[in-house]
Amino acid sequence: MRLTSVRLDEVELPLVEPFETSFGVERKRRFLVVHLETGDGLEGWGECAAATDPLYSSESVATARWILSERLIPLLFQLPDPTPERFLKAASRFRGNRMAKAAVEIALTDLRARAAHKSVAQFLGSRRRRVHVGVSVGIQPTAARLVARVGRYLEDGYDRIKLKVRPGWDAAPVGAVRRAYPDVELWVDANQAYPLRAGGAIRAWAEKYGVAQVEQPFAERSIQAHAALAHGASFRVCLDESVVDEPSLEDALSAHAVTSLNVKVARVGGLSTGLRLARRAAQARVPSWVGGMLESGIGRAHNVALASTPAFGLSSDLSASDRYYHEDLTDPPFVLGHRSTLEVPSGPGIGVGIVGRILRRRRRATRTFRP
Ligand code: OSB
Ligand code: MG
Repeated sequence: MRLTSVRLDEVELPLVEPFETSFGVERKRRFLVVHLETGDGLEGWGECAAATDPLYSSESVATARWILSERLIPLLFQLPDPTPERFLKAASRFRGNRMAKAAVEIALTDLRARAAHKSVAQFLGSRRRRVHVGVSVGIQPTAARLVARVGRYLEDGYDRIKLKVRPGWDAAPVGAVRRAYPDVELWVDANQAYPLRAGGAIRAWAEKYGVAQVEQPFAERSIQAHAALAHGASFRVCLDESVVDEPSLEDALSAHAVTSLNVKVARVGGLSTGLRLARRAAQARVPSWVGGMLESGIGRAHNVALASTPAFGLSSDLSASDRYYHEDLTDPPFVLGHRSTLEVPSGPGIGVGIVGRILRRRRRATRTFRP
């Protein structure tokens, strides 16, 4: 199978509402879309989750555009019969840049699944028709606004709520949500915002308000601090930014620093690595779930496919299209179904269509590469 063209589109989609985390506020999302075409009329779609600024990790739209245009796409054209595995192997001589690599790896997975007349989910060994999902709720101006926001998501049907927290936005808002909704499953995510000495305080409010999971309170490299927090805790300690590959997962497992694993396709450099990490964690009795990066329907379709494989046990951060965008790039939209689930698309490849009209209207730049 030979690639005849690779197109890189830079797209901007406004979010339905601002999303604030400990590292900043996002009002719109700018990201790259990868479109592959072969001589026999097959295609593959991918999305790069890197944002305008390198706040979540060191990658950004600009760094991803550079490594894709100048290194990864030329490398892709050198492969006579590109598969996700062969691409990642060839790309491994370039360090890091996992979000950019993931964008190509997922597009190749879509292409290969279509060639095999399978959905991406089937191609990955999925068994489920629906995946259990929750919603990630950004920092709000006041605790009362947060309680109201959570209430609307519960009415929509989400049965697991993840609150973004940071120093100064934790015990009070978490307590307010807990008092308003005594039974809801509550998780929190700090995106590395706490100093190492904050462990005792975090444990106190998390236990007091029955928080089921605390995600990445400390810096990426702080494995021992996460281990100390997990020791004897009533909640799971989840790692997100700290785990980017197999060695970092092994270190976290042997230190007992991880009791829940957030697997993001973008962060770990693709679906195949994500699947391996979740399987390895399951072997160590650590449950996994799929994290999101506010992806458009393209990235979300890949995430949903991954979440439907047997290695994933907890609810994923994959919400309905209308939680992110008024106008998504894909059709049909993802809608929340019974018991807080999304349906796994079963058509060929990612199983959802790309709306060319919306893609062209939202495109800010485009470049086509040929062998
Ligand atoms: O840490 O999980 C995170 C979004 C951008 C960057 C980091 C994170 C997030 C989310 C969004 O929590 C989850 C989603 O896509 O629904
Ligand atoms: Mg996170």
